[in-house]
Amino acid sequence: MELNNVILEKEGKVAIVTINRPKALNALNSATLKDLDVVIDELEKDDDIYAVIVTGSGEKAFVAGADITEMKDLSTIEARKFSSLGNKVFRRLENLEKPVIAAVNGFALGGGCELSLSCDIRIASEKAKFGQPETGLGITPGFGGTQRLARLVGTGVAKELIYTCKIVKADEALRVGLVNKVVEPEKLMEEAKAMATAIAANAPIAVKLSKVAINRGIQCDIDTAVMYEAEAFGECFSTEDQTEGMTAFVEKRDKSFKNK
Ligand code: DAK
Repeated sequence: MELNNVILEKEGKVAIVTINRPKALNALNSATLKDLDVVIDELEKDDDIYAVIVTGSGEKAFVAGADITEMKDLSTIEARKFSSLGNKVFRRLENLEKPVIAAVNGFALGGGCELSLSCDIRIASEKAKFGQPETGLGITPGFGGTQRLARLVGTGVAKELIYTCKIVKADEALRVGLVNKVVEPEKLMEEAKAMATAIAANAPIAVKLSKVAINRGIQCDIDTAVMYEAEAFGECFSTEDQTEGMTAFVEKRDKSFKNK
């Protein structure tokens, strides 16, 4: 697996994915999106990884957006290709059957904010800044910003952010529900790893099925949504981990999940 712009590390049951183009503030060009695609292949295959952290390299940026230098001169056909590559990768990350935490260490603008929105949970450093500057560049958000941001923070706040291009600091992002938690910059990875480890201690299939039920259910009416939940709940009863979790409780002993 040869990667130039993304680093994949594994620490126990947690994988850490670092977008690594610090000279361009980790802006997403096609090569980086392709690297991310390859990394997702690897994460999908690895049954020993139970949780994933996505972060940016360097002090300044999580991801400062799609790469404007690369996008600027795209033809219509090239723009479509770039768009479908980006959307494919972001959807794959959103649908990855493992929980994904964005550890947002700095600027998360445009495609960077959208990358964090494709993750399940966002933890921000006090230095993080979020925004959707696309309309100021003459384009609409293109990696799901109009959709995922509105679903997360509501249409009023999403419209304000997208129409005004305003950049909000971590405390404001927390206030509007864009991030789950804000921590000191030096504690960011520690906190993200602690959360990932806490998640990884639970039954991986139950966590995965919860993710699927939430992601599917949020897009449909409540009657259909609770059917997805019932389906997920039922599926747990065909797993060894359900037997183990409940038996360990009854026997008052520590549980040991096997992802089976
Ligand atoms: N693309 C390319 N290079 C970037 C970049 C970006 N998004 N952001 C920063 N850089 C580069 C800068 O050009 C500079 O490079 P050098 O000049 O050193 O070679 C280097 O990173 C350092 O940046 P600055 O010198 O500008 O650093 P400052 O501290 O002064 O400013 C900043 C930091 C983050 C405020 C500033 O760099 C900035 O405003 N960056 C652009 C942020 C932005 O507008 N991001 C949104 C990009 S648009 C779509 C899919 C996706 C998208 C659209 C459509 N479809 C599927 C249809 C997404 C669009 C976007 O994300």
